[in-house]
Amino acid sequence: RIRLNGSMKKFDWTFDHRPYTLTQRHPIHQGERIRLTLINATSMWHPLHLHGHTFALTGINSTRARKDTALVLPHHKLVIDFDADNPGLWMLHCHNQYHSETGMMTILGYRK
Ligand SMILES: [Cu+2]
Repeated sequence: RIRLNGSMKKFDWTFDHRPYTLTQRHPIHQGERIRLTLINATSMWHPLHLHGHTFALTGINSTRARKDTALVLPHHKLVIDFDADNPGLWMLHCHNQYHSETGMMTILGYRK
C-alpha cells in the first residue's frame, strides 16, 4: 500500500510522506504476484508510471489492457496487479516530472 501525499501550496509531493532516497526499497520477491494499492490523498491527478513491468487494473477499473502508466484521481485509490518477473531496480513515480522531482518516486527492486 502506497499513499500519495502533498499539496500545490507546499509543492511537497511524496509517497508515504517520505521524499525519494536512493536506498528506498519495498519488500518484493521474484515470482510473486504483487498487488499495489495506490491511495491518492491529494487534490491532484497523478499519472503513476512503473518501470520494467506492465500491470492490470483491478475492480471497477479492470480491463484486459496491460498498462505501465495509470491515472490516480484526486482522493481516489487505484489497485493494480503485476508479476515480479523482471529482477532489477525499477522506478515507480508520478509522470508529472515536477512531482517526481520533489519526491514522488520510489524504487521497487528485487533480485533473482
Ligand atoms: Cu503527480
